[in-house]
Amino acid sequence: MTRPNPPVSSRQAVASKLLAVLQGEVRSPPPLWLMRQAGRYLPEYRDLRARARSFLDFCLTPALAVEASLQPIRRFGFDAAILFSDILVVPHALGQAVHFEEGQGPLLERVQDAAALARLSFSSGRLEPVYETVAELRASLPQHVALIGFAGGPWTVAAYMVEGGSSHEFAAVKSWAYRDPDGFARLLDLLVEATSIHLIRQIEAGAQVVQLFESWAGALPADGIEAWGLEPARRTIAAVKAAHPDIPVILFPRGAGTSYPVWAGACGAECIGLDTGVSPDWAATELSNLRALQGNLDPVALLTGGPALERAATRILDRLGSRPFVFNLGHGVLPQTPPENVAELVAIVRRDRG
Ligand code: 1CP
Repeated sequence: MTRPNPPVSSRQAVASKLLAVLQGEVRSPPPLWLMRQAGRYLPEYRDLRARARSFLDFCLTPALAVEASLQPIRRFGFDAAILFSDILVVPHALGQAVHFEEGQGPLLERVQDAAALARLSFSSGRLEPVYETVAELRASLPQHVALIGFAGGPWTVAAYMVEGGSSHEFAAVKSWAYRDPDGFARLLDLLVEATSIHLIRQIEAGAQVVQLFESWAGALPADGIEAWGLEPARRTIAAVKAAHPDIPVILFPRGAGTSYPVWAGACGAECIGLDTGVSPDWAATELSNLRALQGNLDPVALLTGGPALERAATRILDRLGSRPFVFNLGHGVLPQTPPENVAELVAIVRRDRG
């Protein structure tokens, strides 16, 4: 069932293509932004990054974070800017030690039992610089460029907190959840609360849309989807909606596969982000309860460029362009992507299709 379109309630909503689509309107060409549109593939980002002592300092220094968010807007004219930050600022604000090692990704002091959990408590004060960044960004961006805030989904952030970093097997986090369901539920509860506050504070500072990155949804066992993934994400979205009912939410349950309809059906978000593996045709019929879909160009097609990029992008536009749709990648921009290919993609998406 398609939800009725709400009235366009503010001038800001009319001015932003992304907000219009998230209210259920069709726009042609569709609004365009890319996950990880700020980052190492841009030479100006690498210069900026060299000015911060650590990646966490970078995220928590408003002058640097604002500049990192604005760089891809200046260069490519995307329809939305995403706050420059990281999903792991939430564990940092919970009091867990978080470091980013060059070339190795994030490293966290592991939380694997009730005693470690009891030492954590969320201090949004540690994230004041993030909210300052959001406010400065909103003040710097033209009205037609929407500002997206974000957080990691509770399951994904729990995985980093328990594994102590990136993982292939997710053995530690899943073992805890199997062995001690009540203890693990307390970690998820803590994350639901911290993540909701973090998103609400971003909205109150000026974020007009929020995206929940459930990047490791694909690591959930079928029996764990509801309790460890969907239910905590749903509660987080409900808390945000209770405080700010008009702010649209995008949920990105990466790797959900055949469970995409389960996530889409009961999460409370207006829009679902499709990963690279999801067929646009299948999504158009199976996920039609949502107000809008977002996705899902293969980041490797973007890296490849040329006729392959043209074909892949056009196929997605042909399949999804006539419905409320946000053009994006199926995952983040890869660091080795030539910036010229991104400019090429912008031209393809914005080309007049009659
Ligand atoms: O400059 C550097 O060397 C650090 C690389 C980097 C960057 C550019 C990290 C470390 N985080 C970020 C920024 C970031 N992270 C943004 C804002 C920029 C933008 O989108 O334009 C966002 C939205 C994120 C979100 C994020 N961080 C996710 C969810 C999205 C996804 O990729 O699935 C995840 C899983 C993380 C954890 C993380 N932080 C950094 C890295 C390298 C990782 C992934 C590690 C892994 O693969 O497990």
